[in-house]
Amino acid sequence: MSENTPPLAVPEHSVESFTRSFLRELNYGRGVDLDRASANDKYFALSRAVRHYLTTRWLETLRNQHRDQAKTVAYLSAEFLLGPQLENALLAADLEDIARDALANLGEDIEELRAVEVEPGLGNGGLGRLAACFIDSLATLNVPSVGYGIRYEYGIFKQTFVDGKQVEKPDHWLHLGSPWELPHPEYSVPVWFGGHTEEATNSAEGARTWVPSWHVTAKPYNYMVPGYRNGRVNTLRLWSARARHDFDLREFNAGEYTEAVRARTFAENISKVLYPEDSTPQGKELRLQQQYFFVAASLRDFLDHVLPEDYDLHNLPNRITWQLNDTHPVIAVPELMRILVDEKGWDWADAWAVTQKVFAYTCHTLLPEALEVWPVELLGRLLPRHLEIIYRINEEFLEEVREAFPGDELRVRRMSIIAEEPGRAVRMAHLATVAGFKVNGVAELHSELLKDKVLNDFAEMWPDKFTNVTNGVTPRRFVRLANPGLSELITAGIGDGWITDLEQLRNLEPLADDPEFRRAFRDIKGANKHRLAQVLKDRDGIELAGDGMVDAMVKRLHEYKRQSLKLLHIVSLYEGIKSGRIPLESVTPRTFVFGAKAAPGYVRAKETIELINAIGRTINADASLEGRLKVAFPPNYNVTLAEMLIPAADLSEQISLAGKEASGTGNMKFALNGALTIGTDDGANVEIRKLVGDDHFFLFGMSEPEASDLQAEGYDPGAYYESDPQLKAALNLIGSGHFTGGDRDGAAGSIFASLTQRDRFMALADFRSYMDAQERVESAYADYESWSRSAILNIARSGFFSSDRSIQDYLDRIWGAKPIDQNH
Ligand code: GLS
Repeated sequence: MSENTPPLAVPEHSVESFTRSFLRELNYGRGVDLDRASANDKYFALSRAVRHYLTTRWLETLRNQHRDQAKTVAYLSAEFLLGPQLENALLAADLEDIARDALANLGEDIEELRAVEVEPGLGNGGLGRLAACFIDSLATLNVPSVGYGIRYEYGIFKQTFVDGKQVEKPDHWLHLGSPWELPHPEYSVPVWFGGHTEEATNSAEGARTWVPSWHVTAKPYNYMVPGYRNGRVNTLRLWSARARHDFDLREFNAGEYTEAVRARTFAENISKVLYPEDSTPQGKELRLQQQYFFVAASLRDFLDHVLPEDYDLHNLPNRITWQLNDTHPVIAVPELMRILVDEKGWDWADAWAVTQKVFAYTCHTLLPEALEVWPVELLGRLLPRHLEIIYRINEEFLEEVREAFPGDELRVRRMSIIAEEPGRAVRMAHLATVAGFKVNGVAELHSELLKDKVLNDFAEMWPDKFTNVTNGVTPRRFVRLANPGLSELITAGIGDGWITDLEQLRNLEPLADDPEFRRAFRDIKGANKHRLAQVLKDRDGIELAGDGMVDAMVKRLHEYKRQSLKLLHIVSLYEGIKSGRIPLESVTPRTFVFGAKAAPGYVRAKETIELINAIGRTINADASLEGRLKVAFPPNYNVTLAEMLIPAADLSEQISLAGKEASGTGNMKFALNGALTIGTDDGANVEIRKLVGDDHFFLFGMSEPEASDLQAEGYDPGAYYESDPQLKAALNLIGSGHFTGGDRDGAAGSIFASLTQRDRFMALADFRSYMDAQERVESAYADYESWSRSAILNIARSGFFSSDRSIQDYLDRIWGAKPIDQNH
């Protein structure tokens, strides 16, 4: 577009204008009139009408980006768990009221149309959702940036329960199409795989020529990422894999129908499904293909399409930071080296100097088994040139180590990018740490443990490379949209500046002492519970325990997160009531709400789901507990459900073994919605507790040093089992098959055995302290007036956990990019 092209005008913000856009989209975009339109037609027309308002801003942003060539942040992530798009777009474009009124005038209910949307579940859990919060904040903070990832055809599986067992169904989120994406096949790029390497055709030091053997085409789909009413709309570019020649007419004509589309099927598999794993890598060839696929396409896209043609790549560090979201995109490092040395003809040393200045790495785990490694054999077969490059990076790096620590061969072996045992493999976290100019953890404790334990050798060598950026969540989605009642109350109390400056929530502190404000807060919480009760009833036929406490544990199912400890609490309470030890009247009416998906291959996690459902069935069917205890486990926990559930919660369960949860972000969402946390000193819980204060947080369990000391001494769960009669009774009840129709062998038996014999995450050691903390919860809740005061203080003091603050920290500590006001 020429510099002089007049910018498209933003459509007028009025009901009339919006109505026109909507009807035009319905007629011309969908080819139907209102009388004949399906709900999906109307949802599409509505979304497209909203899109009009953002498109002008998007084009402006792109034009400015092209003109300014300002430093850009490229967030490379295998997952973006976006959640519903329509509500966010309406909010960003300031169209909520206008669209509602426009539709109402046409006799349509906007809520019904919103319900048609299938959320793009392109992520597993916290890591993917964090990426979505970050691109929202990048746009809201006016940072020139682009997100790069994969347009999975099937997102995170749809969870159903059959006889209480998890059964996975494919999540075909695109089956009715998506109004939010814009495909750009003309910007497709080829991505090559396999083959061998040969002597270089150029004379650069270190160069070789890669002769790959097959390739796929990466086709980009663009999505708008609107900032909050600031005129900026950034881009998320997701890649879809296609075959170059997707159809062989000769084979088809010869009647070989399957053969005719073989290449297509093979290629398209690459972006077919999201790996349903979280925190543990699955050594699958297809997964490595996915990683290289999106990273190679993204680098190519930026270098060839975003940068001007004559750009001097020596300036790259002033122009971009590639932020590596965990190790999934780390293959970008040898890819950039390959481009610079083999394709551009730079000497190795020059290329390495630039490469080391453009990548930064975020680590999201503490579990050693979760650090990705790729067998050398596999990587060499799929990407032979990249393996050679990794070897050379490693060789030079190990020389550096030997110079810094002469004679310490053990250290050399520990630090090597190539692991020798059990088989030769590339340690992607080491590669990322060597190549990245910064490495960050995602909460204070996590970053400390990275330095002291997981990446300790590296921190000793390069202490300045390591930093912390505590995670955050976007207040737009997780307060303003998810909890409209609370948002109005806050805004009435302190104005609406908090939406983009969450620290302003501090101004709510005095209102915690205002009985009127507390009453209003309680009314809102009550209404949110009511809304949740209604949704769970309609969706799943689940009933809550009256208007009692909502006690929520929602997160992926993992042993380290200890859903089993939560079960021990529930069973102990149940057993106490049934045996007469605990008088029924003394028990606070509570609904225990679970939400959790288990990776399909993770047997113990699936057994835990089965057990939660079995215990729930027993308790919910027990007439004597009616109105006292309920267990609600709605299937298919996702962003949509989170937005409904979190605002209704009183108590947030964050009970991982200390030193295992890198950060957590659900914990932040709950605190910001006025739930109190019961939690261990783990991940970002530590920071939440410090900020909200010990009086408004229920701390329990071993600290990280205590837990690792106990592990080192030799942990014996049997000793806890034998010495605590209540624990023993609860475990025995599970083991006896009481909840599983007498079956002692299936899930119940397996979990009983695993907890009493191994208990890898020391649930039994923390049981007593957890039960005590739950008693403190009960007595605190009995004084609901004072509980609401604590809840309001939780909100007021959690402003730190905005992803806007996280992004500001990334800017200050890592990226050095500058926000650019769109309206300048
Ligand atoms: C995770 C961690 O397990 C979470 O603690 C963390 O909050 C999240 C985002 O940093 O990253 N790592 C991972 O593989 N999945 C996660 O959710």
